[in-house]
Amino acid sequence: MAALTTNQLEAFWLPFTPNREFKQRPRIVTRAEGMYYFDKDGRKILDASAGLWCANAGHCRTPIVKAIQEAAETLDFAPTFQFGHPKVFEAAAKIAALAPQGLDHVFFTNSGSEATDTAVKLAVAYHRAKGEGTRTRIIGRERAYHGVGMTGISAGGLVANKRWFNALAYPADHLSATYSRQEQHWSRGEPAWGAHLADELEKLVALHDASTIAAVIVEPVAGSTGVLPPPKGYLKRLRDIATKHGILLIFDEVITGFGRVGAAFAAERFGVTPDLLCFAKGVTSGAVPMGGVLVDKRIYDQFMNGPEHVPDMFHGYTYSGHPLAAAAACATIDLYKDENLFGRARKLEAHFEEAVHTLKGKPHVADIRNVGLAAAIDLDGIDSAPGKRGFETMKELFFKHDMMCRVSGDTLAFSPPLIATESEIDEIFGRVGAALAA
Ligand code: PXG
Repeated sequence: MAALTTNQLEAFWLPFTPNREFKQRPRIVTRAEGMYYFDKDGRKILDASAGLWCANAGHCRTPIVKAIQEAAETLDFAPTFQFGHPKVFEAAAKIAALAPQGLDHVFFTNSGSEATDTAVKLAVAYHRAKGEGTRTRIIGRERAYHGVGMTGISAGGLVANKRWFNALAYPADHLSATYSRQEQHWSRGEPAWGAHLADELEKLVALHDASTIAAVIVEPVAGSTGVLPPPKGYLKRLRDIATKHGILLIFDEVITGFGRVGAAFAAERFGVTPDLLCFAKGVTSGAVPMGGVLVDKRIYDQFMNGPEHVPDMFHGYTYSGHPLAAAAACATIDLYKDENLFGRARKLEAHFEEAVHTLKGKPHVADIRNVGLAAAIDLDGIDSAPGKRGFETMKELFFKHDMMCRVSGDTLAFSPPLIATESEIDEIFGRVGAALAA
């Protein structure tokens, strides 16, 4: 493969990337297989992040590739407004079958951002359809990432994503983040401290009145911000308070869905069922863009009372349930089942946990957290340049230790494909140790 020209490099504005730095020494991969990326020179790069938390089945898996090829040849596109095609129904049924009871219906989108936007719109519309049209406010949480749509930005809690766009914000308020280094230092799995933070929802109800609140949205495990597992009992408490006040509970499982926490969904792992559940990424193992919202039966049914010739929901995307994505989803879910990848992740969790915590005491390591096959390492920042140590470590890992991982500020995040072996897991954290020593 020829090297990229300067023109080509300049033409693409990379998202969430310092572009000038990137274009001086691009990090470009050209091929992927299983646990590895390869660059144009054949350098083999261990994927410690499943791409962007999505390739849960590993890369370029044959059954998924074949399904996409076949779909592309048979039915390139078919509308899902007023028409349909078999695979989209099949995919919806497979996804609903994986979900907790009650979450029986699937509204498809093309991304996680569209999924959270859709969930919020469905929540607001549901209340209105029930005659509670004043319920429009969304409660999110500090440090949350719900994608980059305006409701996701508004409910989200990452200041860098919010500050430039604040004038466009959708009405939202926020719970506190569930992380306290003092109380949770070096915790493994769900921290013991912090369930009481769910009670802040009661305070926000007292402040705004329940009649103005449509939904509370949380990531069961906050991902992007650096893997914050829920404190023991926290999600259950949030569920109870939301139910008490008629507020819908939305789980954003864009990262936690499809095996990342050793179950189909975090809802199953933690035994708490939301009213709406957002998914994306792992639904196709990242092979074709797809997202969606699992919807509780009573919410769906609320919209099934209007005239039969009028759409029951004025929302949707041209590519909702695109044939290639639907085919990829079906094949991916079959593969997860055939190889018991969710069970495999659950079994690997103990080994993964041990491996990441061996880095305690290494240079610059300030804290470590993990749940399922997700972990984060907080590094001590450099006072004058927050994020620089994390960024430099990510580059060191890529160029010198042949490994891709995620960085957010001074936090490194790890979420390998669920097909990882124990020795590949050891390899991941061995390489991190070596990079930190450098
Ligand atoms: N919700 C959650 C919980 C996410 O993690 C989105 C929504 C938005 O999904 P889309 O498909 O619109 O990007 C996400 C996306 C990272 C990282 O490394 C995380 C995401 C995306 C890119 C990088 O932390 N999460």
